[in-house]
Amino acid sequence: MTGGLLDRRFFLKKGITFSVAVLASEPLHASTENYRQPWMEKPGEPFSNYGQPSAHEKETIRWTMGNSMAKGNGVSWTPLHDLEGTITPNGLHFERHHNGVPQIDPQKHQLLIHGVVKKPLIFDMDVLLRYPMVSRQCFIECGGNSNTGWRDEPIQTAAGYFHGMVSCSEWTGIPLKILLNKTILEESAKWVIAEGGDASMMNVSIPLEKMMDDCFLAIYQNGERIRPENGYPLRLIVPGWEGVVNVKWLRRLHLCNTPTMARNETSKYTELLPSGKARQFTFVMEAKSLITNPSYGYQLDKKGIYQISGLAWSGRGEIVKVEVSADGGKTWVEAELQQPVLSKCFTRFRIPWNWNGESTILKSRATDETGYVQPERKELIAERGKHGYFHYNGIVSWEITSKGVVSHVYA
Ligand SMILES: Nc1nc2c(c(=O)[nH]1)N[C@H]1C(S)=C(S)[C@@H](COP(=O)(O)O)O[C@H]1N2
Ligand SMILES: [Mo]
Repeated sequence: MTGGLLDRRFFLKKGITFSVAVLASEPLHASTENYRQPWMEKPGEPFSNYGQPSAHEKETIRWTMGNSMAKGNGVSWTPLHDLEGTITPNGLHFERHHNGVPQIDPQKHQLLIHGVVKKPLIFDMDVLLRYPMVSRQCFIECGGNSNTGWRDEPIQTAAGYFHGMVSCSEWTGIPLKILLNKTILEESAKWVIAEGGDASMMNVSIPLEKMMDDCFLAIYQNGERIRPENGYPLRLIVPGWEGVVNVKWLRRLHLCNTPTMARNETSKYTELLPSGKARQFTFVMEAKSLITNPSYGYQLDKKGIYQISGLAWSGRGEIVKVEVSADGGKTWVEAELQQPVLSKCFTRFRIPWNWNGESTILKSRATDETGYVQPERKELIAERGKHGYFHYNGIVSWEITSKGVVSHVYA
């Protein structure tokens, strides 16, 4: 009736043991023969100054895609299909640069806050490091993430190379409100133009209200200083809003009474609608989810029980529900949400599934705390037309063939 989806607490239920549950891949029978391994016969490797992943995990990398016309302009994707949990390792955080990664000397980096303020101020890193800090886990997602979903044919590539322009970290830094208040804002201040210290000097306009609400200046990423590619030594974090406003290498905040109409809020990161009008300042990233395991490129070996696992997130707050369908959307079952569920943060969902060996389609659908439900692809296209490039959040469908091959379909 449910395409083989089982109660989300199936594995945890009292009385059900793994000897009863037939997992699609069962453990080997006990044997003493392989008990001693070659690496147990001699001392291991020495200590290291900075740990690296196992040599056996060499395939877990970002895929990079540059632009042959402009070397520093391009992206690299997080391999979401290879990861578990909710935190993206620093070396795998996706990248989107408009003109390369500046090699900034933190001793020379400064932040200027000026414009319609009574007291313009310059902060250097030593001063900033003495300010009170907060930590917050949140995702950053490029407005262009998943944009191949707008194409007429479903792209056949790993989940991370389709949806991996989103990552989630614990960022630590200074609430912006503290620094803005120090400059004593004028009444007329309504917008903040944030500018990066890279060669593209990328700038964007952000409403002051949001800046005073939950924005902060990050200095640390998952406990260590931010990586150069993610904004070292100082980055603006705008929780839940599209990637482009999370200005990296932040060097200037200009208080204004209007937005500046920069390139990235006029010719880019706007969306042409069927009516001929374009959406502009579409900051919030709407709720989205996808199954990461199994996903494109996975091979199911035989029928039996699998644990479906995936990610959901919303720029409007917490994810309250993720439903999974194993029959192409006819029936839906609620997945288990890994706790704690945090606002504007990755939420991991999981659900056990008994695959009967027949071809079928898996989907996931997220609902956030505002009641917003992730749309089917055709609903999204009906609303936004086919000229979209940004903000694609349609439901993702993975087809499983009777041979266990997983591919991407529109269904
Ligand atoms: N200074 C500066 N900030 C920037 C960018 C940039 O090129 N320069 N790219 C923006 C875009 S479009 C995105 S999606 C995010 C990407 O952040 P990440 O590279 O840390 O993943 O940074 C934003 N901030
Ligand atoms: Mo972006």
